[in-house]
Amino acid sequence: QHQTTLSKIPATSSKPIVQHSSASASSTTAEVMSADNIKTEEFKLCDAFFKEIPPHADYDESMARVKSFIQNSNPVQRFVLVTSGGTLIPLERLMVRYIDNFSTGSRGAASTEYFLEAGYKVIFLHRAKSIQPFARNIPPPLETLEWEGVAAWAVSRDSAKVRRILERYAKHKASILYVSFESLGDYLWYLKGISCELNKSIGHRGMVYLAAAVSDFYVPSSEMPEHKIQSDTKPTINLALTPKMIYPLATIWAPKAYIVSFKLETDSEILMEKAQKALKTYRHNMVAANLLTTRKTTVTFVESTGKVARIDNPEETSDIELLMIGFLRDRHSAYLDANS
Ligand code: 9Z3
Repeated sequence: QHQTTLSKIPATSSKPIVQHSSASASSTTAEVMSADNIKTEEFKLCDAFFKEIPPHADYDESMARVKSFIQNSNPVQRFVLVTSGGTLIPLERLMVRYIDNFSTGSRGAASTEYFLEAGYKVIFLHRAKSIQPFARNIPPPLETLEWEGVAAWAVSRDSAKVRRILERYAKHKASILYVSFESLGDYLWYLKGISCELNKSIGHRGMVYLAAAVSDFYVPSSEMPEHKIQSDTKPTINLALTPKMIYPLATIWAPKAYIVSFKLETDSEILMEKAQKALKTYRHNMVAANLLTTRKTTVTFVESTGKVARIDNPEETSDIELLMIGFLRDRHSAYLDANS
């Protein structure tokens, strides 16, 4: 039984509250073997997906930016790929309509700021027009202006809060690279390309932090009409299952990186079981389990070692991501020590 609970520090206390209890993510041989059969099948499905869905027209240009961002870094510099926001599913080739999900990008944007504060360089792979680091705390409509414009406004208004945000942004802006996506296909191509690049150049100093809400379903190319679906007959939309990419990510694309996935559920009864199942199936390093309704106040980390750490931030006076990233930075340090 080993569970650690980190809680937001109360004003009167000098330390986080730490409790211990239990969980296990270890697997039986039969479970591993049956999971391995599933994985062989998943590899084929992943390959078929990339053959079927082409990358975004900007893919090569974005990957050139990623390579130059990573290259020539100092030999102790840590990097993290943060994925953020929801993936959309086009219903037509000349897309008028699409299926989307709830994700705002708040988790990824806030986490990016704390990774920067923790000394990481960040590749921020985000849904276009989702919540952005730093800008997220500047009141609208200003967050839509260019940064230089916001700076001018902040100086003229002498807003202490905006000034502080801008100072933090100025300090970190050379350490963040923005890559945007909209569709599921764009997202998965970038996930593969960027994680391979991280693995090659950064090795164990790289982390992949999968906060994006990735659609479990998509319309296969063979089923997708060219033109806008007409409303004269009732449409039937056949969705295919999105292949699970975490296993190729953890074993082929970026086996050296420290990989953290998120498990989102709406039913608290199944959350921990699903998180542990994900670790057994995909063999990556950590699952952050969260519920849709409480995601800003409670996140439970389940590690491949079986350790469980629950992070609580009930007051929401600061971001829960501050505690989450502190915890992950320490786990990544332990991983680096174990692999040095
Ligand atoms: C998360 O669970 C994120 O924490 C949220 C953040 C999407 C809930 P917001 O963007 O929300 O701040 O509004 N992300 C992962 C969701 C996901 O698609 N997980 C997959 C699953 O649950 C596995 S990778 O099966």
